[in-house]
Amino acid sequence: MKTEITELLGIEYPVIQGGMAWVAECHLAAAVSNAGGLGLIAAGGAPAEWVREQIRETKKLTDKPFGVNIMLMNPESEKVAKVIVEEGVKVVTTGAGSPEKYMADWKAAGVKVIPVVASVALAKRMERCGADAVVAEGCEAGGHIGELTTMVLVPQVADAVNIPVIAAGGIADGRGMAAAFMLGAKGIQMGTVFAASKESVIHENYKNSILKAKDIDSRVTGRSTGHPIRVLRNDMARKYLELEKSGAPFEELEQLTLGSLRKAVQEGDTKNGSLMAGQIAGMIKEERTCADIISSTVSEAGKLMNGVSANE
Ligand code: TUI
Repeated sequence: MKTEITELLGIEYPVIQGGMAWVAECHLAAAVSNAGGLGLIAAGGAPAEWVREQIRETKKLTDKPFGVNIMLMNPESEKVAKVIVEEGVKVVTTGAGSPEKYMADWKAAGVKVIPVVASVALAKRMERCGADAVVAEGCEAGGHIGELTTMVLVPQVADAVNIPVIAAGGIADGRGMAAAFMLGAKGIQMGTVFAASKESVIHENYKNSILKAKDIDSRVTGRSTGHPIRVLRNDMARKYLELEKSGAPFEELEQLTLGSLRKAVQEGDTKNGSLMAGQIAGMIKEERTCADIISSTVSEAGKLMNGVSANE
């Protein structure tokens, strides 16, 4: 399946993996890249030297293109931005902010830059400062989210910019991929389904929480603090939402989330950990290989899209 995204990135299928903090490490990134998509290492809140090691490990596991995702709220971002150039990473995606101040250095080093955006305004700004593509991520996605759904965000971003748009948020199969293409996307980003894949190294309790989740099990914490985060409901989310409702101070709420994602991913604490996952978790029922996820998604989307053109 050839699109502007496969051409831009030198990959087989226009499928990129979400940059999930602590989840997206070298094994997952390599598995997605080896399956013909674009795997990503997520810098998340980790130190820059951890990112460097992960890049080196990924290079041992795949000879295909892969990228790094930078979470711009991380105080280490500046150092991670340098590591990306030093290690010769080919693609960077960014989240939770604007990467403008790093753009010139990355472009000079030949890095393809794909910011994740949640609004038309940021998408336009990113195009102006030299982004090669954007990921338009709707609020069905897990983790840090914006206000708009994928259904309304993707076509508006596609109309507003001339660079290719990758759709994200709520996609985990060929139906979602075909729908994204109908909205004007040239590629898709999937996160939650890869977090629950065979190659994902997250704690089995976390994986099982995704596999067991129902359609209505998703919650958004932190709307009042300006840092909305989509998670699966558990004791942690319930406590957080109660505190938020009672007007608890920002510091108390931040304290509750601090390190809680790592607790879920690495220790499997599904009660007090932050189980970041998208709303599509309810549709993910089994642990599959990344190759199986990508090939079935692409072939199902291909059939659906052929059906559309045949009917025209
Ligand atoms: O970044 C994400 N998703 C994430 S990052 C993350 S790590 C984290 N851990 C604990 C607390 C907070 C974060 C977990 N999930 N997605 C991309 C994304 N970016 N979604 C929304 C945005 C966004 C929002 C506002 C990007 C830019 C923005 O405004 C920037 C500006 O300057 O206008």
